[in-house]
Amino acid sequence: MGCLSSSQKEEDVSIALQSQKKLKIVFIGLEGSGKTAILQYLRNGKFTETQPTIGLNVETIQYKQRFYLIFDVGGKVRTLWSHYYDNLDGLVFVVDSTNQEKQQEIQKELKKLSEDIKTKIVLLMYLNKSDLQNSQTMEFGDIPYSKSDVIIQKCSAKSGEGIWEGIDKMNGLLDQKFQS
Ligand SMILES: Nc1nc2c(ncn2[C@@H]2O[C@H](COP(=O)(O)OP(=O)(O)OP(=O)(O)O)[C@@H](O)[C@H]2O)c(=O)[nH]1
Ligand SMILES: [Mg+2]
Repeated sequence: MGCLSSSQKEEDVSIALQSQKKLKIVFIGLEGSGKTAILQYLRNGKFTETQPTIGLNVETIQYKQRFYLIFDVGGKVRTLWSHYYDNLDGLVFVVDSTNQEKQQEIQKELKKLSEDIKTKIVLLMYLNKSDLQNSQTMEFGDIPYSKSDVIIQKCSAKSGEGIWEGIDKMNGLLDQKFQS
C-alpha cells in the first residue's frame, strides 16, 4: 500500500488531482474503526489484516467511469484529519458499530467537521463490523452537517457486506453534484 508522509504538501496533491481528473476522498474515523480494512477490501476484493495507521495510506480505486484518490488518515492523531480537507469531493467517516460507548466522541468529531469543512461535499458514514454479533444500529441524532449529502451504510470489511453499496451511493450523489 502506498504511503505518503503526512507532511506532503496539499498543494502538490491538488495539482496531481487536476491533471489526472481523480476525485478526492478522505477516510476518517476513530482509531480501530476499520478505515484501512475497508480500503484494503476496495483495493483487493477481500479482507486483509491491518496495523494501526501511522500518518496515512493513499490508494486509487476505480468505480464505473470514475477514479477515486483515497486518503486513509490514521485515527490516533485526529488533528491531522483537517490537513486533507482541501479540494475534497467526498468524506468517508468510518464507525465501529460494535462500540456504542464511543457514540458521544463520534458526535463531537462530526460537529467539528461541520466547522472545518465549509463546502458542500458527500459524506458517507460506514457503520462497520456488521459481521460481529454485537454490531448495533447507531443513532447520531441530527448530523450537524446540513450543507452536505449524507449516506449511512451498514458494512463489513470482513464479509464485504455494504462496502461497494456505499461507494455506489456516493458515486450517484457525485453524479448529481457534477450535473447540477
Ligand atoms: N470483524 C471485523 N473486524 C474488522 C472489520 N473491519 C476492521 N476490523 C478489524 O478491526 C481492527 C482495526 O481495523 P483497521 O482497519 O486497522 O482500523 P483503522 O480505522 O484503520 O484504525 P487506525 O489506522 O488506527 O485509525 C483490525 O483488527 C481489523 O482486522 C470488520 O468489518 N469486521
Ligand atoms: Mg488505519
